[in-house]
Parts: sequence; structure tokens; C-alpha cells
Amino acid sequence: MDKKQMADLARFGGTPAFEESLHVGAPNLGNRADLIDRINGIYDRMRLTNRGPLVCELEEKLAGLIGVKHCIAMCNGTVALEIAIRALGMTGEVILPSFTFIATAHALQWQEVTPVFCDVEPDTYTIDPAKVEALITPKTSGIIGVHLWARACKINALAEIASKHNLKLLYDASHAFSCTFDGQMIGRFGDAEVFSFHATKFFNTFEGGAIVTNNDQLAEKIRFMQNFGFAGRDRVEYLGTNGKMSEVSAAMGLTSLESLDAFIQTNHQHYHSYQAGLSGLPGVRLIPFDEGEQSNRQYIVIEIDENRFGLSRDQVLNLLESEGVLARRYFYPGCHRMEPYRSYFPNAGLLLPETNRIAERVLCLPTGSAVARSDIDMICRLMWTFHTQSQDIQARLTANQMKAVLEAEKSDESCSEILT
Ligand code: T4K
Repeated sequence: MDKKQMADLARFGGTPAFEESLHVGAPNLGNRADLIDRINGIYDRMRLTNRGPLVCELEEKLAGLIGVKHCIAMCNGTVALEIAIRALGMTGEVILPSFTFIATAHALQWQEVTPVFCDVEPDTYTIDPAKVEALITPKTSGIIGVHLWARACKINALAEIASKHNLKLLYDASHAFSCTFDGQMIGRFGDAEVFSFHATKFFNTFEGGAIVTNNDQLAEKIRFMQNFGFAGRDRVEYLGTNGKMSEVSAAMGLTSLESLDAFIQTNHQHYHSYQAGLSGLPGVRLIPFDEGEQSNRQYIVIEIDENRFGLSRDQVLNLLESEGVLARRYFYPGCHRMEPYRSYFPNAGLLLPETNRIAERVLCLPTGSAVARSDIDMICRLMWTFHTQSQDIQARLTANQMKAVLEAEKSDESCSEILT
């Protein structure tokens, strides 16, 4: 199907390009038979959770892959963040980017630690080290950097600030499993790093996550805290919670690990297909990856310049949705414009100009093994048509809006006629 004219677009009466919707976050699935074999083993052993053999095996494999001393598998990334924050003794205020998934901020607020939102820098869209120091107060206990969309933060600069001010440094590496910074695996930096292995991540354990660290004492504390604080059968040493990963999740993780290279290869191919298909398209920038680093490329992110493209990011989102492409505005509108932070800090946005700017411009497109090369070619062709037809589209959308306003006014008038 080639959609060249405005009338071909689903928004204006054409047939949608995709009968079945394409998602950002459709899971990558490993070998079904291998997963079922592992689940059969769980049945036979009758060991379902509480650090069973599959969890231990997964932890060992992940620690080996990353090159860290300790990997503690968790029930999800959010609880992993909460436990890491508590185990590190973060209190008072912690500086983090607003441009992240809401879980990063909630993990602090949930423990009554105040998230202090820092702006992001324009090249990596990660926390801007140049703006961190100005936010440090006597109450600041730490910094959380987020390796957004699998692109590392400015790790060296953050480490320097943390060390100078004696702050804890935690990384939310939810997007960055199997990526490198300066040739070293993400997971080795800061006091600890946290991964998410949620179903929507390129490597998943259904739900899951992990904390990795080289600090022996911290690792021990985290292990206790994820198991209600138990340090022995009848001995509780810390305030703890239940953050354990189940055996079935570990079975999925071990199975996913066996396909890790294939998942990454597919993401790389998809990235290059998008690169080729969108090359030269005015007003669209595909967020680049450092070719010198290893990256999972699990997010395909485009930035749309409305003036050059002819349509706003939200108009593109809407047109794509009509075609069955469920693109996502990760992470619009920024944590500071979501509750409870919007009410707590109504003026936070004044210090976040870059966050506000990019939150209006970025869009994540489908990738991963559920997406075919031909799907990407179609998405790119649609993007070209949106651009070439943008003037007509704008005119039609404006006319539709006017019509809707007039109709609403008319129905208001007839209502007041009835009432009088
Ligand atoms: N820090 C950062 C920086 C994060 O990005 C995240 C999570 C966390 C911390 C917290 O980690 P976890 O506690 O989640 O482990 C999704 C994920 O739920 C979330 O894990 C992820 N980040 C975030 C970026 O995306 P939603 O609400 O956008 O997901 P949802 O349910 O709309 O799923 C996206 C699409 O994926 C759906 O349209 C359909 C498809 N999908 C989803 C699931 C769950 C499937 O096809 N199959 C599935 O099983 O948050």
C-alpha cells in the first residue's frame, strides 16, 4: 500500500496502513521450548521463589556479563530503585532529571525523600552535570542519573560532583542493560546501578529488575532488605520489603539471555532501516547512538521540529495512531508536570527549559523483534507523506476544528433556546 496523498491517510478516510497495531514495547521473546523446559524444572523442584536456583543462575550470569561483583535480582525496576535508595541511605533531597519515567521520581517520594528536578543537557538528554551543583543544598544526599533510552549519562562529570560534595551516586539504568560507556559495561558505575527487566524492555523477565554494585556491604544490605530485612532465619536486621524475583521470572530471564545477541542485532538493523528511511526528511532527527559504544538500541526516538516538518509532534502522533502505529511520547510531559510533583513544585518548570522543549518534540517509534523491516519502511514512507502533505493536512485539521467549534456553539445556542 502506497499512501502518497492526504486522502490515502487513515485520518482522512483511507484504510489504515496496519491492520494490527504496532506497539512501542512489544516484548522480545526467547525460545518457547527452552522456557517451558525451565518451567518444568521449577515444577519438579517445587522451588518457586525465595532465591531459587534459577534466580541464582541468572544473578551470576548477569554479574559476569556486566563485570560486577554483585547482582541482586528484583521483582521489578521500581522496587529495585526504592531498595537501592534506602540501602544507600539517601534522605532529604536527591537530584534527578525530570525527563524520565515517573518511577524514578516516585521511588524517592514513596520514601519521603524529595526529588529535586534537574534539567537535561541538549546532546544526551540526560541529567546536565553543569546544572546539578546549583541544586545542591545542605539536605542533598545524592544524585540519580538516568541512562535515558540506552544512552549513558555524563558519568565522569557526575562522579566528580558526587565525590566533591560527598553525595551518593545511583544510576537508573533501566534502559541501558548491555550498553557500554567508555567501553565499560553500564552497571559498573556510581555506588550502584538499577536495571528494569519489564516486559517492554528488550531483555525481559516478564516483570523484573536488578541492582548491581561492587560494594560488598551495600550488596549484603540490599539482599537483606529485599527479603523483609531477614539476616538469618529468625533475625531481622533492617527495615525490609519483598523485592524478590520469582523462579518463573528468572526462567524467562535465562531464556531471554540466550537470545540477547539476536535481540540486539535486530534492534541495530531496525535502527539502520529507520536511519535510511528518514534520512533527509526535513524537521526529523533520529536520535543518534555513539558508534564507538555497545548499545541495545531498544528505543527509536525521533525529534520533530514543527516549523521544518510542517506538523507538530502531537499531530504526527495522532496521524500515526490512525494508521495503527502506536508511537509513544516517552517521557512527556516530564515528572515535574505530573502529580504529586506538579502540586508540590508548581514553578519547577522555570529551571527546566530543555526538558520542557524536548518533551514537546520527541516520539518513540516501534522496534524490536515484533516489528518487520517492511513495517519500518511503511512507517518511514508515512512520515514522508505527512511532510509532503503537511500544508493540506494542516488546512484540513484547522477546517475540522472550526467545524467542531461551530457545531458546539450551535448546540449551545439550541440548548439555551430550549432553556429560555
Ligand atoms: N526507570 C525508568 C527510566 C523506566 O523507564 C522504568 C520503566 C522504570 C524505572 C521502572 O521499571 P519497572 O518497575 O517497570 O520494571 C512502560 C513499562 O511499564 C515500564 O516498565 C517502562 N519503564 C516504561 C518506559 O514503559 P507504559 O505504561 O508505557 O507501558 P504499557 O503498558 O503502555 O506498554 C507499552 C506497550 O507495550 C503497550 O502499548 C503494548 C506493549 N506491550 C506491553 C506489555 C506490558 C505488550 O505488547 N506486551 C506486554 O506484555 O510503561
